[in-house]
Amino acid sequence: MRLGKNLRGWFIPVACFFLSACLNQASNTATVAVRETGGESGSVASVIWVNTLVNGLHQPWGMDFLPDGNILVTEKTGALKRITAQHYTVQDIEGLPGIADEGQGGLMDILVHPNFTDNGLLYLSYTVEEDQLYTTQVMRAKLANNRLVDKQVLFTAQPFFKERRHFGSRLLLDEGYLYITVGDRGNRDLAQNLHTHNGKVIRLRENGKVPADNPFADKKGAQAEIWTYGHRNPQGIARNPLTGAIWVSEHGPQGGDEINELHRGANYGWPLVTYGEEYGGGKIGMGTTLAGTVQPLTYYVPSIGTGGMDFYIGDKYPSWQNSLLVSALRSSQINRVMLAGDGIDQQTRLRMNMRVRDLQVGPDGFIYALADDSRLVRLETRTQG
Ligand SMILES: [Ca+2]
Repeated sequence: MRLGKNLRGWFIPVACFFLSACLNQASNTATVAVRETGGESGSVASVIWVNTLVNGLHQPWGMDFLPDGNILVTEKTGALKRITAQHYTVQDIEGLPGIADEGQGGLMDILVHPNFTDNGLLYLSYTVEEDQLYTTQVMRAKLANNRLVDKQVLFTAQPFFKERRHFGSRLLLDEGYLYITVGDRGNRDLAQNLHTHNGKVIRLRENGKVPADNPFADKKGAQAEIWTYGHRNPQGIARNPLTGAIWVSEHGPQGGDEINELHRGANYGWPLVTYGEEYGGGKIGMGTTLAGTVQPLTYYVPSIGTGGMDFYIGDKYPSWQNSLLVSALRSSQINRVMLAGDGIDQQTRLRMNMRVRDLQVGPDGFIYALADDSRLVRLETRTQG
């Protein structure tokens, strides 16, 4: 059909409107190819398929999997969603605590207890406000019919601040201990101050009690919950399945994002030592090394904007066995760090073209990721027929 100029002027926008509606509907199953590059001398050049499972989430921040395969997703804006494993329908979970969606704060991480089938327990981290001052809080609750019940606040980082950034908030349960990352809240010197929880990784028993063997449990004036200190804003935490060590990813200032391995009572240096600098330039602290502080396993200059991370030891992506995957918000990538012994080897970059806030290996062995632009995606491979 030939279209006159005027008609064509109408036809194209209308057709595009319907087409985009179709695309939006179909995008629940839209899969696009992205490229992985890097490695030693650029030796890696593979393709991964990014399958969008859910669209329309509001600033998704954290996720975890229920034993039945359903996925719980937090939205920073203060909602908790259940996404069904069968059809990826999104359900609301009720009964959340009061949450301050302010600055970088809001509803943040979620963690499903490994014995959820028996105890129904989960953990949430979020920002709370009192008199326009803010801090990070962690709650344990039971999930019953899409409602939180038996809610119990386990931890409230001290003190509260007016600043609304660097809340940390990633959660990990390992061997009965609950680890909580807390950022420096924009008050960098507090990362070295054991009187506060800021710039620390916290270690509690899974019921919230302080373990007697925490490094500063008996130190006068120190917060007994502290496990490690000298962190800026740790936004990822995971257990290395090859060694049992706990690793964190940490936002640097301008440059100087870090991956660190946690050791009991250790000082990770911020803000005394860093590979970064002030925004706009300018030296921070006294350089990059200092006796008594632990060096990062790796660091990034310029910053990649480290977010959530997880280890991969499965077989769904054969060339990815024994890797650490770190979301890189700033560069809209996932960085893959190849593990070697108890440390790291070379790295690659997966060009996601979306800001991945969190990623996690699902019970099916596939990697799931949350994108700031509202999506839950699954990384897949395609074998040629
Ligand atoms: Ca450091």
